[in-house]
Amino acid sequence: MTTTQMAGTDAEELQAAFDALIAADQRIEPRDWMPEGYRKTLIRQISQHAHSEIIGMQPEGNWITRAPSLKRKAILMAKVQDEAGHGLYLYSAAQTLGISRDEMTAQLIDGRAKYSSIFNYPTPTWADMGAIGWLVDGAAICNQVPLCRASYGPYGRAMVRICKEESFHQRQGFEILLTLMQGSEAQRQMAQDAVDRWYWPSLMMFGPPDDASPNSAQSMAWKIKRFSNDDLRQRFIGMLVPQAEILGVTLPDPELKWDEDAGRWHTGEIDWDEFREVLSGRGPMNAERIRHRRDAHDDGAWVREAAAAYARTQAARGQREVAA
Ligand code: FAQ
Repeated sequence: MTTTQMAGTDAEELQAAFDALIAADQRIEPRDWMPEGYRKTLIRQISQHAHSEIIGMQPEGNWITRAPSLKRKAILMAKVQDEAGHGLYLYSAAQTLGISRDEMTAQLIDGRAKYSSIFNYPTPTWADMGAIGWLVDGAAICNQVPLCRASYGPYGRAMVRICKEESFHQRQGFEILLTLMQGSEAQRQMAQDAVDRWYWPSLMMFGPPDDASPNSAQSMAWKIKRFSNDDLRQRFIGMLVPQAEILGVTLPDPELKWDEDAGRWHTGEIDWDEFREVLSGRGPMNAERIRHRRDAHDDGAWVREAAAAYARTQAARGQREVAA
C-alpha cells in the first residue's frame, strides 16, 4: 500500500468514526478528529453567539442608571452580568476549536463578525426591558434549549447553564410587563408600544426562512442544530400567544391565527428586507453598538497589559522557586 493510499484509508476511518459518533448521538470532544467544515461551522455559530451576548449587554445597560427602583436596578445589573458570563463561556467553547479570543474580538470590532440582529434596535423606554426579557430572552430560550443537545460537547454543556439563566431572564421580563399592564393607562401604552417594536425583530432572531437558510441542512445533519429556523419560530409563537393573553398585550400581527389544517400558525409576512438591512450593518443602532464595543476594548487595553505583566512576573517567580 502506498503512503497516499494509507493516508486515504486513515482519513476514511477518521470520517467513519466521526459519522458513527454523530449517528449514535454521542458527543464530539475537542480532542476528537472532526471534519474541517464541522469545525468552521461551530466556530462561526459559537463566536456569533458569544458576540451576541456581549453586544446584547448594551441595550439593557442603557437602563441600569435609570431603573425605576433599587430592586429593579439590582435585578437588571444581575441580568446584564449574566449576559457577560454567557459570552465568556461561549468564547471559551469556541477556543477549544482552535481560534483565539483575540482573533474573535478583532473580528467583532472590525465588523467582520455577525452578531444577532436583535441588538441593533434602540431601548427608549423602561418597558423595553420587559419586552427584551419576554420576547428576546423568550426567543433565545426556544432557539437554545435544543442547542443543549448540540453534538459538540463544550457548546452543549455551556448551553445548559445559559438556558437556566435565560429562563429566569424571560420571567423577569414578563413580570416587568405584567406590572406595567396592571398600572396606569400611560404604563399600559408604554408596554404595548415596546411589544409592538420588539415583536417582529424577535421573530427574525431565528434566522431566514428555511428555504433561504444556507447553513441549516448541514448543521442539522451534524446535529448542531436540531430544528429548522421556521420550526423554532413556530414554537416561539405558540409559546407567546397564551402569555400575551395573560399580559393583556396584543401581538402586532393582525393575520396571526392558528391554521388547523396546516397544524401551524399563520402569520403576516416578516419584513426580510429590514432583516437584510440590519445584517448588512445598516440597522438603527449597528454603528453605535460596534463603536461602543471598540471604545470599551481600547479603554481596557491597560487592564490586559497589567494582567499579562502580572502573569509574566508570577511565571518567572514560579521558575525561580523550582530552580531553588
Ligand atoms: N442575526 O443559514 P442560516 C441572546 C445569519 S443570544 C444575525 O439560517 P445558521 C441572549 C447567519 O449567521 C442571540 N445574523 O444560519 C440575550 C448566517 O450568516 P453566515 C443569539 C443572522 O447559523 C438575550 C446567515 O444569516 N443566539 O439573545 C441571524 O444556521 C437578551 C444565514 O442564516 C444565537 O446565536 C440573526 N438573527 O442559523 C442576550 C444562537 N439569523 O454566518 C442579551 C445560536 C441568521 O453564514 C439580552 N445560533 N443570521 O455569514 C443559532 O442558532 C444560529 O446561528 C441561527 C442562524 C439560528 C441564529
